[in-house]
Amino acid sequence: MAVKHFQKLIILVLLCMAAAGAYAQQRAVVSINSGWQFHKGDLQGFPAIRDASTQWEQVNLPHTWNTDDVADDSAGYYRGPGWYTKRVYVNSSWHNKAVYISFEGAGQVAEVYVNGRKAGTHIGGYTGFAFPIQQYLSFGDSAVTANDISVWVDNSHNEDIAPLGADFTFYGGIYRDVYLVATDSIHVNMDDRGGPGVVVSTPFVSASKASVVVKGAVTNPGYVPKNISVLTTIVDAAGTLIDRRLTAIQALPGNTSFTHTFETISSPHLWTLDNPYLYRVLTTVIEDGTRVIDQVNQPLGFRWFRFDANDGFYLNGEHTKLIGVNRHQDYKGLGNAVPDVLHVKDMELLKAMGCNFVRIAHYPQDPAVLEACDRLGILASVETPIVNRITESAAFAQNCKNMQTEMIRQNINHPSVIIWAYMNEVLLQPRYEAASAERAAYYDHVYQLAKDLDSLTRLEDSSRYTMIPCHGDFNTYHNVAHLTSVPQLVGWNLYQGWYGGEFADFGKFLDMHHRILPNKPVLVTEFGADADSRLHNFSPERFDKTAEYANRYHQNYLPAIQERDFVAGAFIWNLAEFNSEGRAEATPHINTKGLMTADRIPKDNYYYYQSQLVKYPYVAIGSQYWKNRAGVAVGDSALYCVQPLEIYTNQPEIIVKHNGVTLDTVAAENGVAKVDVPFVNGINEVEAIAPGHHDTTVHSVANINFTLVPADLKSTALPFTELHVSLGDKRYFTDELTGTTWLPERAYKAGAWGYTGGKVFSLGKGSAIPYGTNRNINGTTLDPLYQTQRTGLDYFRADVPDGVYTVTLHFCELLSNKEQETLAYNLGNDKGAKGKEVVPGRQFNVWVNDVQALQGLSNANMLQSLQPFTTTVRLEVYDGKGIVINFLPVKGESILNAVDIVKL
Ligand code: GCB
Ligand code: CA
Repeated sequence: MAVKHFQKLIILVLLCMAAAGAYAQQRAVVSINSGWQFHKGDLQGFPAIRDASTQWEQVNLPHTWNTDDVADDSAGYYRGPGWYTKRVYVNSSWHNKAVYISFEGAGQVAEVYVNGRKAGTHIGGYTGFAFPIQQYLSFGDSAVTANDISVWVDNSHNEDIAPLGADFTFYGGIYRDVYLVATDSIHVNMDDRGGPGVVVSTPFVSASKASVVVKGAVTNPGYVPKNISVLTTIVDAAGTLIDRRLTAIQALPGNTSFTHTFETISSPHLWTLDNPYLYRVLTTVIEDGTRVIDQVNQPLGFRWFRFDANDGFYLNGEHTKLIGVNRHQDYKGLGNAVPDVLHVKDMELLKAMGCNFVRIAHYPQDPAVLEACDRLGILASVETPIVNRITESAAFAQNCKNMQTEMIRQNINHPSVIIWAYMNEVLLQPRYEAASAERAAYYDHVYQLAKDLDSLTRLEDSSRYTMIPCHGDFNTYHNVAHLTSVPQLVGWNLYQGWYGGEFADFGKFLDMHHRILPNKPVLVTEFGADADSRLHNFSPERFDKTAEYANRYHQNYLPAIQERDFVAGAFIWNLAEFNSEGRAEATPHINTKGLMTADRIPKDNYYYYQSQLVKYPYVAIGSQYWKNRAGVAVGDSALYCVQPLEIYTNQPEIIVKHNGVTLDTVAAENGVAKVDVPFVNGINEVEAIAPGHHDTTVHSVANINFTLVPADLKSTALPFTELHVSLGDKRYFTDELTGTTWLPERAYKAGAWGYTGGKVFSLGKGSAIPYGTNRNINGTTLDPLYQTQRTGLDYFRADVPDGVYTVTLHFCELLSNKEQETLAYNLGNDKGAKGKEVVPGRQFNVWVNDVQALQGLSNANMLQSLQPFTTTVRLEVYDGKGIVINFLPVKGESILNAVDIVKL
């Protein structure tokens, strides 16, 4: 048959098939997530692993073995091997097909066995891999054809595998989906480093026309060359055929490559942020002229972009400021074993916030993430997990290169991806003594690895930009290690006004970059501040972990970013709170810089950014999640407590109503309207209204339950009910579970309450936190309550009316002989406080009125380092004496961390 005629025939047949929507022989991709058996630890002598005495736990994938131990009080988490095994019955019609097992990811080394035979090994916890297993399988659904698939996974620390150390948790397990893939023995390349085997590129795109090049390879596992055809079809979002190319090729044993070029696609429907229009590219392998034997389906988006050192970023010729977030892949209670639906939800939350960018940091994530970016119109960077330091070994370098290659091959067709990155803050924890010859050689080594990764990346894909995200030590990156010269884009992770310095230093740093490196486009790859939603302070201080400090931080940063055109983009650290097992402070094991909690409850800055980024009229009351508040009444004839509220809006002014009555009309400055609310005892409904025309009026409502403490505790106008105070603390601390708010401490005044004597516990000058300790308190989640204390106090008094009360005293020895572990994320000046503590051996008695509540409380008995100790005394107050808690030291100083006084 003449080639021409042959082609026509195929096209005819395929057109009929397309019309019928029947792409008959696409490959089977079937998940095998259910019903695995898991054993934590190693097993002797595979395949002896089915030994009857072995303990197996029934699990489904995605699964990690670290969900619980990353949140408990003992330091560290399991880092070692684990076994997974599963019985699989394989469709008998697959016996003459090519069958692969495909993992989206496993942390961090995996060996896969099928019926006792090793199918392959993969190194690296964040990229996918596929192994051919056809030759090891039995086919059919009877007992004799059952297949055992066993996977050894190991997340041990390995000096040759990145990441070596970082501010996140290196979970172990098969924590992403696993599939069996069956296709014809002649198929589109499945051995392309976990990639789709087809690379779709758009060498030229404009509004009027675009070109497309599709490259790939067909695999023929046999010994005999085979004549086949490869058809590339471009269809639009509706599935309508746009163009196609057909090539007859002789598939030689092994791989035979093909290239299809589409010189002109006229008037392409562009992929934009508002309308992320997706075409699809179908690669079809055809046998005998008409029989479809394999098909791969890839996304195609037409967009062009460029970075400019002066003007920032352009998408499709339009100046676009990239405002986005960083994203980790874990979720509250699930570790990193997160189902696709939650990955997608994160991208939806990001889009709804008005962001246009996600830095997928610090490692490639689930395929569902970039698929969602393509669909939703979010631009993205992806990077390999080389963090904080490197190892100067050939194996380390090779593993890094493999990860980089896998990342690119697996994600190259996503129109959302515009940046390939590598090496996050790689000079944060350099090896060797400062200024030594070894240190200099180490920097050379880092430089060389960066060069290698950069050229590898540009060779793999010249259409994206390369980037290194650096920490704020400009001199070392630029002058010492010369890393700023390597990538096309330089990213800076900047925390001025958080780990040190002031907000204004942020803009100064960026201006310095622009002055010294006027030709290097710059992005703020990270910025953020921790906020524990339970902590509040209306006069916040750096590192106090309150919502209010983080609010000030972001309200200072966003204008500084917007005002500088040369800053191409800035990405908030982080979309959500994430696990970092080694962290301490208010929320041990959690990095709370997220705009949302770890279960995705928006915090103030989610709303703040949303108000500044969305294009529709917007208003949201800040700290809506803070439902149970408390404070002291202004006076007996003024039964309210004035506390400020922030309202986030893109409208010029806001009308505020309080319990149905108009309170004030406040102007918004830089997107924030501030109002003082006179909270009354009980329910307070606050409504913020941004007046507009007709249906453009928007409003936000918060319902706040306020516990008003009378100014004069013997008030008859507002009878006393309860008082909770956190000593040595300037913050409000709320436990929403019990609805309790502890007030910041104050000095005693007659008629009211407070301490006399003593001072605020502080670790002193070297410490990043303004007061209290940053250590994990064991056996409680109310860490901040125990982390602060007043030492050497004489009394705590409350001039409450007569009646029956419970008085609860909370203590915790904050000094510990145990050395503080070095924190992986230490960007600050936290070193001064390290290793200097000595438990003082204190001993004291406590009397509550005439009841001796505690005798000889000391470090030798109940007062153990970093363990809460609580006692409750029930007593009657009579003769108007109020409550006097008297601290009588026997040795050293008395302490008190918190007190609760409740009238029964
Ligand atoms: C950084 C790191 C990131 C940390 C973050 C922080 O610069 O790149 O991994 O989590 O700071 O919160 O300290
Ligand atoms: Ca997945």
